[in-house]
Amino acid sequence: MRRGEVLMSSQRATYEFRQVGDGDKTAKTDLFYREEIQLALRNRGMPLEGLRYDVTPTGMHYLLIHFDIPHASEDDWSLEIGGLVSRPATLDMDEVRARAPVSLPVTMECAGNGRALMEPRAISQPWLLEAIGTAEWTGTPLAPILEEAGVAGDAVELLFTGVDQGVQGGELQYYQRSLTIEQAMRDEVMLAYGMNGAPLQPQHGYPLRLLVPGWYGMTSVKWLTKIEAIAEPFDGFQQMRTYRYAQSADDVGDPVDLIRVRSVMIPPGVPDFLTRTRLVRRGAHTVRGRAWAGRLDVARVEFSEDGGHTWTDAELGPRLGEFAWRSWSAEWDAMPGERVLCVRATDEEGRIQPTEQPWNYQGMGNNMVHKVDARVE
Ligand SMILES: Nc1nc2c(c(=O)[nH]1)N[C@H]1C(S)=C(S)[C@@H](COP(=O)(O)O)O[C@H]1N2
Ligand SMILES: [Mo]
Repeated sequence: MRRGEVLMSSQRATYEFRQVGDGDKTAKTDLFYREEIQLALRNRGMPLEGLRYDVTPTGMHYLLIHFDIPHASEDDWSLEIGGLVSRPATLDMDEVRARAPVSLPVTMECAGNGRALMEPRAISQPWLLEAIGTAEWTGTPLAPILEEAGVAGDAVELLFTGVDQGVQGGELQYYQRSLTIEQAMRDEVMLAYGMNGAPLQPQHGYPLRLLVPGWYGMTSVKWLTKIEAIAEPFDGFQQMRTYRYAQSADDVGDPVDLIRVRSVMIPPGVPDFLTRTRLVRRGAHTVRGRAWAGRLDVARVEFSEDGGHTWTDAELGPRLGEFAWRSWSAEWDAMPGERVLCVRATDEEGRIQPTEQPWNYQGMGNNMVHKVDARVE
C-alpha cells in the first residue's frame, strides 16, 4: 500500500501558505486568479456537448482531485477494515474482485459545480457547470463487507481514507470523509474498481474507490485504503470545515450531502470561440439535455427562450438508472434576435431549480437555472 510521501502524523500542526484573494477567500471580480486556473487545468470538466451520451465517455467525465493523483499499483494495494469492529480484515484487490460484482450507472456531480457563477465567488476550483458525468461503475457492495467485519454497537460512523495527502486550510491531511452506519449500509453504496467496463483510471481512484450514489462527489473517496468504524462523528477538514452550506468563514453551517435537482442543455448551434455565445440558424430546433436529482427522480423539465419569463414543458426521456440522469428535449422555433435560453427541472418532491442563487461562502450546491446566450440569424 502506498501512503503519501510526507505525513508523519503531525497532530494538527498548521502549515501557513500564502493567501490568495481578498483575505476572506472570496473574489469580487470577474478576473480569475492564476491559482484558480491552475486548479481548473488539473480538474477538467465535461464539455456540455458531452450531455449527448447516456454514459459519459471516461475521458470526458469531470475530475476533482484535491491534492496529487497517487501513484498506485493494484499488486500491493490493501484495504483495511478496522476500528470498532469485531473482525478486522485486510483485503487485497484479488479478494475485493472475488466478491459479488455489481454494475450501476451513476450520475456524479461535484458539490462545487456552479461555484464560479456566484458573486462574490469562493476562490477554489472555479466550476461553471461542467462538473458532471455519468459512468457505469463496477464494484462490490459495501454492506456485506461491513456485516462480515461486525461493526460494534457503539460505533456511530464509518471513516473512509484515501492515500492521497496534502495541506488544505493549513492542515496536513489524508483525504477523508465519513458516513453514518445507516448511510454506509445502503444497498447502492459500493467499493468500485471499474468504470465503463475498464479498470479505474489513475485520476478516478485506481485501484479502488468508494461510490455513494445520490451524494455529491466528495463522499466517493478515491484511492480508498482504510475503512474505520468510529465512536464519535468525524470532525476532520473535509467533513467539518469544507463541504458546508455556510455564510462566512466562521459559520460552521450545514453539511453538504445529497445532489440537488438540476437540468443542463447541450448549447444549440455553434459557438463563438472565445465567448461561447451560440450562433443559431432561424427555424425549428430540438434542444436537448439531461436532468437529474441525485437519489430522487426528475418530475418535470421546462425550457425558456426569453430568459425565464415564459416556460414550456420539455419531453422527458427514460431514466438511465435509479441514480442517473434522464434525457430531455424541447421544441424551439428560433426567431432572429438575441435570446437567453434557459432550462429548469423539478424533482419528484416538488423542489424546483432557483432562478437566483441563494449565496453561500464556499460556493456549494449551486443548482441555479442554466442560461445560454444565443444569437439567432
Ligand atoms: N481520495 C480522494 N477522493 C476524492 C477526492 C479527492 O481529492 N481525493 N475528490 C472528491 C471530490 S470533491 C469529487 S467531486 C469526486 C470526483 O470524482 P471523479 O474525479 O472520479 O469525477 O471525488 C471525490 N473523492
Ligand atoms: Mo467535488
